[in-house]
Amino acid sequence: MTLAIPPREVDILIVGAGFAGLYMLHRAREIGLVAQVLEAAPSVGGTWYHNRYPGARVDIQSMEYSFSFSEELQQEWRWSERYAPQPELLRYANHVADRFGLRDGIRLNTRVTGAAFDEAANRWRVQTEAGGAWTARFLVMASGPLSAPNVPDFKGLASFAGPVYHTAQWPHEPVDFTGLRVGVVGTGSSAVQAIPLIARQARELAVFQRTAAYAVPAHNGPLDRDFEARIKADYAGFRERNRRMPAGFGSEQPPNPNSALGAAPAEREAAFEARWRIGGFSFLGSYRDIMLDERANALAAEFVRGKIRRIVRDPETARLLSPAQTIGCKRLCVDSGYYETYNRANVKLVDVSRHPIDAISPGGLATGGRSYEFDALVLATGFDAMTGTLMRLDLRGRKGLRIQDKWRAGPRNYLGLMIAGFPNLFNVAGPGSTSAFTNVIVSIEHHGNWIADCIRHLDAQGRPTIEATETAETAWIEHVTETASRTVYLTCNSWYLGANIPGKPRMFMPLVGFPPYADKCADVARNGYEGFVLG
Ligand code: N01
Repeated sequence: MTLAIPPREVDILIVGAGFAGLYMLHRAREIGLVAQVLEAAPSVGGTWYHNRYPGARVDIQSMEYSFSFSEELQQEWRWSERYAPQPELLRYANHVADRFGLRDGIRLNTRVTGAAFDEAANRWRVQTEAGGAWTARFLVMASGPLSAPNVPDFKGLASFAGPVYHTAQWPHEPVDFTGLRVGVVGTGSSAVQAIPLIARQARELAVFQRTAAYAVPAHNGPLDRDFEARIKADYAGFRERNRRMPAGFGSEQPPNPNSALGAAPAEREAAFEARWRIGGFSFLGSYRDIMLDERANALAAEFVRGKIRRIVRDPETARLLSPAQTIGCKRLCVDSGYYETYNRANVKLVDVSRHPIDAISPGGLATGGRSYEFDALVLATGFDAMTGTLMRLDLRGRKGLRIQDKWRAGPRNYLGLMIAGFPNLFNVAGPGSTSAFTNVIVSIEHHGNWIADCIRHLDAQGRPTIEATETAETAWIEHVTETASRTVYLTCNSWYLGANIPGKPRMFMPLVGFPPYADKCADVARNGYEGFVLG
């Protein structure tokens, strides 16, 4: 006879031990909760554990892409480069876990498969793949907006004779492409970082491009120690200035308050050039209306296309690499030698925009009536973003309501934080919040603090549950879409809209503008959690 193991009880169960899970655990303990993190991977680090393809690094400056909650931490940690590489970010996540004594609250190699809300007990019952069971009053999904890899349903993919790598599931042992013919599918941020390095190793590299990407230079290099000293002299002030920026970072290069449309051509060229030299996302702030007005956007886009024409020697390749969509509508890529890579004799670009990839064969792939042979295949095909992780779970709210039914027409929630019908469940940096449009660590800290304050409020009031109302949810989703409609974000197909996944409902998922969002969340809390029902 086997005895059923009783579920383990905690106050708060947190799914994921990336930056969001680590911070939530820290905050939960600070407010006196018994907290448990369950993490599928054998390590903390989340994104920075899995995305270890060649060239993987953050594209927001490391001095900004880091926790602000501990002055000691931000003073003692020293980044090596302007944009930290993946191994260093993973070391940082591990350091945070050790520094704040978090490891004993994290169970690794433990994949959550589902959770159901028990209405009689007001508790979440959580199951893991290995058959473990937990109950918790609060459930926090800290599983990341970009963590469910998208593997396109290419016919014959399984028949490919060589290794197939996905950028978001990269092996943990070194991958050596020396002497090999390599095919890369995709030209988003991951591909833009990986392609220059793969090209240096591979004998031949074929890049299969469906949509050309805009990339601006990172100008990465060793971290400027004077800059570091200046920031560390008033790190709190720097963080505060960043939190007042639309994307929670970039206060050193705030957007130019003028319109691109009002500038004389020579002045405009100089302004774009100055931002190009700074590098990174600051380019989109060359003028205040680049992300608001398609005519202003077209001027910035043409500037980048001009750069591509000057960098790439073969005119036909330059033409194919030149994006037609509005710049910044799909997430801008930040590169180190991406366009230059196409000047190499061993690299060719294959346009699959008009002829999709028909089939993968044991020796390569076929598209547009031609076949291409290679020994290794890299899928840089991105993620089922923002909703993928929750939609792959057996997650059930009141009366057994399945998340797949609740979100059939797209992700509905209030403040991006809570879902009607799913009491006491919080989603960190998910759809309906500014997550993907910010330095995500700013969003993670904001959500962690809001959730901790909310739980403290419930306890102070003796209320067991909190749940978003459907009315608040409907108004919020309209607000997210309406905010996006005042920008250029609805002018292209992007993962923000779910457009990269066949059959996924089209709904604009992230919210534009961190400061008004943070103000709104604070107002809601101050006004007794309006838009929520407290049980
Ligand atoms: O994924 P993506 P990613 N046939 O979705 C193509 C963050 N990130 O992993 O554009 C052919 O951007 C697809 O084509 P299309 C960042 O937020 C950050 O690169 O859909 N091609 C596209 O070219 C980023 O935005 C960092 O037409 C297919 C590519 O695959 C997000 O993660 C680094 C295809 C996917 O690009 C995702 O980036 C990396 C098909 N069937 C990522 N399906 C940094 O911080 C897809 N594609 C630096």
